[in-house]
Amino acid sequence: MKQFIILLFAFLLATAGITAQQRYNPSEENLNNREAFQDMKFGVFIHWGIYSMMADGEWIMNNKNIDHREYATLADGFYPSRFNAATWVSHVKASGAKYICITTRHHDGFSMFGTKQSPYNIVDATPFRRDVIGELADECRRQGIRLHFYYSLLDWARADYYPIGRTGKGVGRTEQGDWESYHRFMLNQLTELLTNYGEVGAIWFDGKWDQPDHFDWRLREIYDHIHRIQPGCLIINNHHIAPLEGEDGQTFEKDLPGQNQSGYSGTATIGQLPLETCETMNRSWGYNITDKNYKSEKELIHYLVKAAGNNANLLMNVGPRPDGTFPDIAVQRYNAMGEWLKTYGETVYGTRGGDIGPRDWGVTTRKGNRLFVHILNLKDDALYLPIEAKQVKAVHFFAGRKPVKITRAADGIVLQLERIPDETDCVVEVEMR
Ligand code: H79
Repeated sequence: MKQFIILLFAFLLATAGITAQQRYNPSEENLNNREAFQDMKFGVFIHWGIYSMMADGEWIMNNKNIDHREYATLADGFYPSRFNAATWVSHVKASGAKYICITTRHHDGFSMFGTKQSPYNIVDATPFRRDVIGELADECRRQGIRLHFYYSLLDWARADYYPIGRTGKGVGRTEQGDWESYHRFMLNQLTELLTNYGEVGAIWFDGKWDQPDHFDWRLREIYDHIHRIQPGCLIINNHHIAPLEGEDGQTFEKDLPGQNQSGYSGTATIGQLPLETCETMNRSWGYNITDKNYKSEKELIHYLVKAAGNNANLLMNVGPRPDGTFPDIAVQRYNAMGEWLKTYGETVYGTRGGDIGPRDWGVTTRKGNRLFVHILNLKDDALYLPIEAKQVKAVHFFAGRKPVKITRAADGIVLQLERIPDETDCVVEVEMR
C-alpha cells in the first residue's frame, strides 16, 4: 500500500511537471501587446512577391503547375522600380490603419527579405537587391505603425519541405527530404526576422492546413523560439482551428469570428485570445490585374465596424503591383476608410465588442461606460436594445450630439430615432450608468 502511494505520488508529480512545462505563460509585455493589438482595431495586409509579376494572385505556381525551377527565374526580372516604403506607410496612415502585416515569405518559398539561410531572396536573387522588409520596418518606426510578419509554414520550392502536403503537387519537387533541415531553416529565418528589423508586433503563420491534422509541425518549439527572442511578439496562426498552446491571438480568414462563409472556418471555435479577421479588398490576396471586384467604401466600413462589434480587428488586404505601387482603387478605398475614421474613429479604436452581440441591424462597441450603437441596416425609425442599465442617456454620436429620445420597454429600451437611418453607419452613443 505504502509503495502504491509513493508510486501514485511520483506519477502525480511527473504529470504535473509535464503540464507545467507545456503551459505557456505569456510575459507581461506580451499581455500588454495583446491589449494594444486589440486597441488598434485596423491593420493593412500586404501580399507581395515575385508572383505579383504574373498578376494572377499568389497561388499561380500551384494553380498552373509551374515547375519551381522555372518559377525561380522570375526573380531575375523582379525590379519594382517605383517601390517606396514611405509612400506605402503614408497610404496606410491615410487609411486609419495602425499596423501592417506583410508577406516575408509566401508558399512559393521566395523570401522578400535579406536572409542568409537561402540565396532565394530579394537581395541575392533579384537585380533590385534591396531589403524591402528592412526599408518598410524603418519607415514604420518613423511613422508610428506597428509591423507584423506573415510567414508561410509550407513551401512549394524546398526539397526539405517533405512530406509534400496537399498543395503544390505539380511543381516538380523531390520525392524525399529531411524535415529536420526544414525546421532548422524556419527557426533560423525567424531568428533573422526577430533580430534584424527591430520590434516585431506579430508573426503571422499560414499553411498548417497543408499537412494532415495529425502531422507534427513541432509548432511549440517554433513558438518558444520566437518568444525567447522577443517575448512580446504575438503569435497568430491562420490554421483555421481553435487556438493552440503558445499562441497569442486568433485570426479568421475571410470570415467574422463565428461565421463560416469562406468554408475554411468550420472548426475554428472562438477562443479567449485577441481576435482578428483578414479579408481581401477585391477577391485576390496577391496582385490580380483583372480582378476589379472591389468591395464598395460602404461595404469596407461595414466590415470594419462589424469586426469591432465582434470584438475583432480587421486586417484588410492590398496586393501591390510588380512595380511596387498600390493599385489606384485600393488607395482610394483606404483613403475613404480613413476619412470615415477621422469622424468615427472614437467609436472603433480602443473599443471592445459591446454589450449587445451582433444583430441584423448592426453591432455595438464599448469603451468605458459608453456604448456605441452602430446602426448599419435598419428599416424602422426606432430600435429596441435589451439593455439592463437603469439610467441611460443617448445622443447621436455625430450630427451635433443631438439627444436621442429613449422610451422604456420590457427588459430594455427603445431608441426613438425619428427617421429611418440612411447614413453609412448611424452611431448612437449610449451613456450607461
Ligand atoms: O495568404 C493568403 C492565401 O494565399 C492563404 N491565406 C491567405 C491569407 C490561403 N491559401 N489558401 N487558403 C488560404 C485557403 C485554404 C484552403 C484550404 Fe485547402 C482548404 C486549406 C485546406 C482546405 C486548399 C484546398 C488546400 C488544401 C485543400
